[in-house]
Amino acid sequence: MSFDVSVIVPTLNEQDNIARVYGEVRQATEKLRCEIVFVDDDSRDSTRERVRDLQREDSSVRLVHRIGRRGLSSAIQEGILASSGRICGVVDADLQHDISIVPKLVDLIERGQCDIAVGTRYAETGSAAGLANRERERLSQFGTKLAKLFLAQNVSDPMSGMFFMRREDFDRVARKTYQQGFKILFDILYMQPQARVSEVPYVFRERTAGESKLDLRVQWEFLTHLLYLMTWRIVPAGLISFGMVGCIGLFVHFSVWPAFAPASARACVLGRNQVVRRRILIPPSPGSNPGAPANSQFWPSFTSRSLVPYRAVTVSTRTTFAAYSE
Ligand SMILES: Nc1nc2c(ncn2[C@@H]2O[C@H](COP(=O)(O)OP(=O)(O)O)[C@@H](O)[C@H]2O)c(=O)[nH]1
Ligand SMILES: [Mg+2]
Repeated sequence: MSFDVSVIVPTLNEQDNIARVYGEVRQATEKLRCEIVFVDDDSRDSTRERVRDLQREDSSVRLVHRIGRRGLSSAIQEGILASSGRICGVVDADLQHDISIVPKLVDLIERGQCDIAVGTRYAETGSAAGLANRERERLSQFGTKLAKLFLAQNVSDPMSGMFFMRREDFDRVARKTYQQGFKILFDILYMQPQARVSEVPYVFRERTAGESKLDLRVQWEFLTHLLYLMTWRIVPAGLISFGMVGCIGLFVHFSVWPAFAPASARACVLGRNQVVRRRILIPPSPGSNPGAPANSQFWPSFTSRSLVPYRAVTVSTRTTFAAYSE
């Protein structure tokens, strides 16, 4: 069976969203010959079992199960490469996207209005209200502004996770996308500066089940990826990350150390002097300090007499060595 449209749904621990996202995609695409490809990165919950349940009823549902792999961008990439529709696109499994706009996005491409059709939260009636909190909203806006600086097109939501495009256009950039990334649309736009983009506004919904996977690591990776692009894609993101961690370490060292150095150095010297004076230079002799606590005998008394055996060993070793070397 051939398909007009392939909808890729990346999943990572989304068991409670599978049935609903399937229902919404099916409803939105009932007039299209559409396949749904779930790409799961070895979820620890029963995500895959839920997808397999759907596969028993619907032969246009497919599952790509990746083991030992992680990364949203590479999951989407593999999903698209494994699919067969003339037009392919992505929706998140967590129902934060408004899947009812999928036919509009597909239609824009079919009519040749654009090369990439993007669902946007930041234009016209669109809204990002469903982001978890104020901090996440600010982060998203900041990331969007930063990303726009790198792009030739005027796109309001280059970090959107919902977009559709023609297969041959994707094939052209497939090898160049950043495998560790989380925002594959940004890469695609960056690689195809001449691509015509249309946007359809939608209201980003709240996540009702499961958890967001956009953590600090993902943000850090995005930052190093931008720096990689700034170096004309010469210095790898891994090396930039390594260098940045080193610089942060040096910065912390030099900003904190002067504050603690005098105090800690004095404490070390005082402590050392105490030990040397009390335990080595002036060993406690029985009866000399009747009030001393019983454990004052705990430390061995290093007098010059106690060093006699060590001296003997050193002298005999030297003599033996001299005898052999003659
Ligand atoms: N296969 C796969 N899917 C992922 C990965 N990270 C996130 N996802 C899925 O990508 C979609 C968006 O992720 P989410 O955590 O909701 O990102 P957010 O909406 O930006 O907070 C969801 O369907 C996740 O299950 C991953 O490493 N591999
Ligand atoms: Mg989400």
